[in-house]
Amino acid sequence: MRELKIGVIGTGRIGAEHIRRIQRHLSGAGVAAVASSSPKRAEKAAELYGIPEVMTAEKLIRDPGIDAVLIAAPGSVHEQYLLACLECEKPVFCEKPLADTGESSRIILEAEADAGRRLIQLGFMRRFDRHHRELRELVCSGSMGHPLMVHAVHRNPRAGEDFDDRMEIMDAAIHEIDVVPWLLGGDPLAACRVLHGRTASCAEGKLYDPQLMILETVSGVLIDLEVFTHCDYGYDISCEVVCEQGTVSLPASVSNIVRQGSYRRVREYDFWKERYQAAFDMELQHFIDGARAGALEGPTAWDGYMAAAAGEACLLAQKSGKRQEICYMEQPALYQDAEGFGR
Ligand code: ISE
Repeated sequence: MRELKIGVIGTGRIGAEHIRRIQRHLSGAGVAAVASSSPKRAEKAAELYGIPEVMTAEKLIRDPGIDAVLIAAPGSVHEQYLLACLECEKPVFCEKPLADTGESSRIILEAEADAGRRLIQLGFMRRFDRHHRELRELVCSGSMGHPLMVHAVHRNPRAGEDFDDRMEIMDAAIHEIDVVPWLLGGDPLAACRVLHGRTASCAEGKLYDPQLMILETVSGVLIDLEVFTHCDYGYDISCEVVCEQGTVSLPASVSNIVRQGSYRRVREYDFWKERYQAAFDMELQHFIDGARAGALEGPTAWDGYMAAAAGEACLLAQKSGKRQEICYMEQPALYQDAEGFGR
């Protein structure tokens, strides 16, 4: 089977990472063209990774020499590019969120459902992380009884300069909004509250940080989620599921434990790149293999829609401080039996 020629849109932090992994680590694909809102950055990436062409996003999507597209541009432009990919019937890997509003996500979802086949794989990489998968298996095995509560934390040492209250939910918390219902075996979120108190001084004037989200699932599981994107010390993701006869948590540390001079030390993950490196590799290799085989697996546009709809409700709750119910459209038939990795 010939190598998949991928066109990458977006050369910011995650875009550059994905280009590096396709060019240096993964198999079966190469980056054939790159597009960016910053032509300078696109040129730099092309030079660094030997990418033959730099073009506009619109041209890249429609270029017959490009077999598949990877979108790593901001959520606000996802709708426009995803719709163009669907129109050209090109498989597309899209970074989260599917779109930055629930309405936009619905439009994308309906366009894919109308096309009648899965062309979108969404970048919810936590579903490819070994420890998240093991946690899910344990919870879903029922060996500890029903899940009752989840305590989750999403801490990031330094969010981007442009981070605001909206991004705190749609770019950071969106991961847990997606993955926690999945860890519970597919128990959708039904309601949310978002609280904020004292803000870290470095975030003052930009956003409330940290924020505490209280989420409820359809079956009544309560989730408390702390999102703190200026925590300074490291990238710290934790999750404990409390069941009737036991609890299960993600492992706490990255390194061996060093005991010395009456102290015990473990190193924190520096950033998301390091924490999820293996998961990122695996999700993109799945996309490459799926696109080459003409059958995509992994997180779907429906998963992206559910998360965006819940995220949108959280934004309302963030403003009102009140409990907000979460409503979803009816699931199109295309996604009803969606199976495969990360499902
Ligand atoms: C960032 O935007 C991401 O995409 C990361 O996955 C997330 O964990 C981080 O907190 C965000 O800043």
